[in-house]
Amino acid sequence: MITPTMTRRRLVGSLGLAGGGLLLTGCDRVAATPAFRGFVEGSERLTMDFTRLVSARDALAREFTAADLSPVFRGNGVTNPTATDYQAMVANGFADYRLRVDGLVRRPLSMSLPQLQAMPRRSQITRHDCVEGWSAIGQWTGVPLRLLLNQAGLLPQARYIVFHCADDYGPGKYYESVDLIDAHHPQTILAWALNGRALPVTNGAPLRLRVERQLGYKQAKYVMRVEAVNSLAHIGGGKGGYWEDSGDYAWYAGI
Ligand SMILES: Nc1nc2c(c(=O)[nH]1)N[C@H]1C(S)=C(S)[C@@H](COP(=O)(O)O)O[C@H]1N2
Ligand SMILES: [Mo]
Repeated sequence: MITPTMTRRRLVGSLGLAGGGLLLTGCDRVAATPAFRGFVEGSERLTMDFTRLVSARDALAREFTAADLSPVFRGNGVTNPTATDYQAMVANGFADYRLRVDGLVRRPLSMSLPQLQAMPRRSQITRHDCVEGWSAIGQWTGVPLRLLLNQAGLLPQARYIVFHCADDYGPGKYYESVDLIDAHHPQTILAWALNGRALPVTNGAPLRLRVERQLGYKQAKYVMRVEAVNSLAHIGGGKGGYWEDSGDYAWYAGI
């Protein structure tokens, strides 16, 4: 972690190197000028803000206990996709489901549900907050997204991960996206179970995203395809998500 003291020392040190004799001869006088102090303090502030931002993005979302579970985890948005190919998968108990992982990866993957369930799993009891003003606490179990991305091998150009869903919502399919900080966050999972049971259709069967530091609309349900991209410009309406394109919702919905 970068502390303000380290930053100041490093900054002053590098100025000393760059400025040759500056620090030895005129150090105190230069350091005493308000302009120089302002410069150092300004840089420090930037660094601290940046550090706070990064550590906030890395911090874990609060986890709860079984006693906190909501009696019912309500469904919202699409709760039963009408697309015939989706309905056919439901009828077959998702035996034909395959999650595709592709885009800017070295080894595109096609994973069945049992294959995903055989990967290391993580369970977490978290609170889901919808912008519409309701919350629910549920236990999610699934495969950490970063493990899937590691298996596929992200290419260096990859900057965002896009989640393509099975349901039509208005004009196009629902989709969402996150950056690589959230994609690699330990609580970011593709969940196949809710409260210890197979994920219900209402809540996104067979697989839904949990990105616990963000609001409800980022938690893509019915995920069919995970695509690594360099830019969001050519996906959907270009703003990185269904609600980002069609409503006025922010792409980064941090909570
Ligand atoms: N594919 C898809 N994902 C979606 C939605 C949707 O309509 N379709 N709705 C979003 C919204 S606004 C919320 S609040 C949550 C609701 O999740 P739940 O149905 O498990 O409560 O899913 C999000 N993910
Ligand atoms: Mo929501």
